[in-house]
Amino acid sequence: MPSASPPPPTPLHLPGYALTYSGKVRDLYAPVDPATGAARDDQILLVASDRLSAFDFILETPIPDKGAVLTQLSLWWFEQLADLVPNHVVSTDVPAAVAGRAILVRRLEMLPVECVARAYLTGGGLREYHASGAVSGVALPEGLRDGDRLPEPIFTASTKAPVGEHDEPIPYAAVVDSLGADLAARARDLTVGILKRGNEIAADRGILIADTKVEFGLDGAGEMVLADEVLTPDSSRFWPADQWEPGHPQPSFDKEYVREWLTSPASGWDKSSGQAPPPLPEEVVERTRAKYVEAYERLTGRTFVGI
Ligand code: PZK
Repeated sequence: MPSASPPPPTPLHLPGYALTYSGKVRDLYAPVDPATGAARDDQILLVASDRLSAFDFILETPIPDKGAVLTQLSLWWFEQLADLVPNHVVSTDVPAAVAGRAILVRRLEMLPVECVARAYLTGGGLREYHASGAVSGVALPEGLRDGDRLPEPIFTASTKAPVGEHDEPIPYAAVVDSLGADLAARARDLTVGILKRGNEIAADRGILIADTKVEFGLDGAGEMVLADEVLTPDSSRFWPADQWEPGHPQPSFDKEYVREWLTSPASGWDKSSGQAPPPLPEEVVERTRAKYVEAYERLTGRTFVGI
């Protein structure tokens, strides 16, 4: 079966909003003040698209409802975390064209570091561990394997790399140099606290959250505020708990079917060719959409209702 129609033109033209930044899968707009016609500098409209990245490519085939599912999941997590950390959410009253997949947020002074917490060892953390026995300067016990649970969740910061480049891990001392001791400790403790709370909640619902990346900003009063998206499959590694088996790479909760198909002979694609991946078959799109909805419904206990 050929793939679905190509994605809608992206980013969208939204009357009353000025596009500020277009990321891989999300776009930022500034609301325009109708009285003056000027872009507001105190708020941002964060719009999640249905785009999916795999093997460092943005696929040409969108996953229907992905942006809405991830937006609704973030909003739910912000509520679950509200006693730990304030968040940037202002309103979900957004233009009809992006209903359900956009959030109006407070514009913050963003911290210039990527804050990552890891509860399980895999990916870039595992590579660092193999090379040095440590991850971002945090020494770990010997003999850990891909997918092993860490004795305690750890904070592993990275630089914020320009678009197209990969973030570089930095030791905690570099975070202190960049932010000062107080903000660094607050960012570290909040990041680890968010992952711990996330795993406490997800554990009952069959999902392990191996690691997560969060973004913080400072508000006008200098308070640290949780921004961006939180504990979604795009910002975190979700693993099906019943398939967890350390010693090899774990299947991804959401991208398993996409990766499996793209690396199978059926796709005719070679991931080391440098060529863009082909469009996804309808069945892979539908199964992947179902995984995003399943993650949302399992975690929140709510039924996903699309717009
Ligand atoms: C902000 N990003 C990353 C996210 C993209 C890019 N509340 C805020 N205040 C100021 N800046 C940001 C935020 C947030 N969130 C976030 N870049 C700036 C980003 C989503 C889509 F294209």
